[in-house]
Amino acid sequence: MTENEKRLLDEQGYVVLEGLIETDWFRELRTRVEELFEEEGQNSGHEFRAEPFARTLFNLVDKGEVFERVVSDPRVLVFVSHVLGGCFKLSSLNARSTNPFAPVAQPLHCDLDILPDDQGARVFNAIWLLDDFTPDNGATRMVPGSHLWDRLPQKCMPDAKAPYPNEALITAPAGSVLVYNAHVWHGGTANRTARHRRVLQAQYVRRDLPQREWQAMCLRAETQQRMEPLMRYLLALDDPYNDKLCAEAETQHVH
Ligand SMILES: O=C(O)CCC(=O)C(=O)O
Repeated sequence: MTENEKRLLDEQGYVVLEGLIETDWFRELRTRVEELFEEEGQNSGHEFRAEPFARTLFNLVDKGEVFERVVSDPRVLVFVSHVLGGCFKLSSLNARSTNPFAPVAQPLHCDLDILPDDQGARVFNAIWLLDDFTPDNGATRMVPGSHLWDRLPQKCMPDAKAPYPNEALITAPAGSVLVYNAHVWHGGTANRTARHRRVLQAQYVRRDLPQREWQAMCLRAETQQRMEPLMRYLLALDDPYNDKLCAEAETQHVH
């Protein structure tokens, strides 16, 4: 991480890392994502929540070895640890593909609808661009500096789908990764083109929070068996405290 990237992450809350995904890997990711949309069809996204104007896929760590490199890429983890501190874990890995001509923007939100606490930030996200982000295809918008406001957009905007003064639309080439403190107000926008706009979203949380996807429960035994110790730690596969947090969250329907 350069000094400038560190400053941007601290001050505006996000940084775009262009050209992070190498060509062959990029092709593999895109191919696997499209295969999964094809295989899962109408059922895609059933594990969590379906969205009206987007296709979604969840539990991707279990759906292809090609995704393991995504969640454990050290070039991204260094940004995660800058924001969350050294003690974090993967929360979820999903795909989101805004439909052609999706008419409305997502509401501005902070991930998990939570604010930082007295120990600082609690959630981080990395959006992996599988298509170019252009001004009209549903690129993500971010409100620079909003991670410092200690407020949730839905609590102070009459309509969180509306434009916000000085919001920034992120435009960048496919193969880039948008890393951000997920307390920044952000959201996908309307897609005015005839093509899907596809991303992967790798969410990380501090280790005192439950995972959005309880990896120890979501991953099949055969997937878990091939995981090396570092990956097991990142996914919190052998962490009774995580199991307790996730079990409690499930009973309270936190996510
Ligand atoms: O797809 C995007 O551009 C952002 C999506 C997002 O923020 C979300 O689904 O929580």
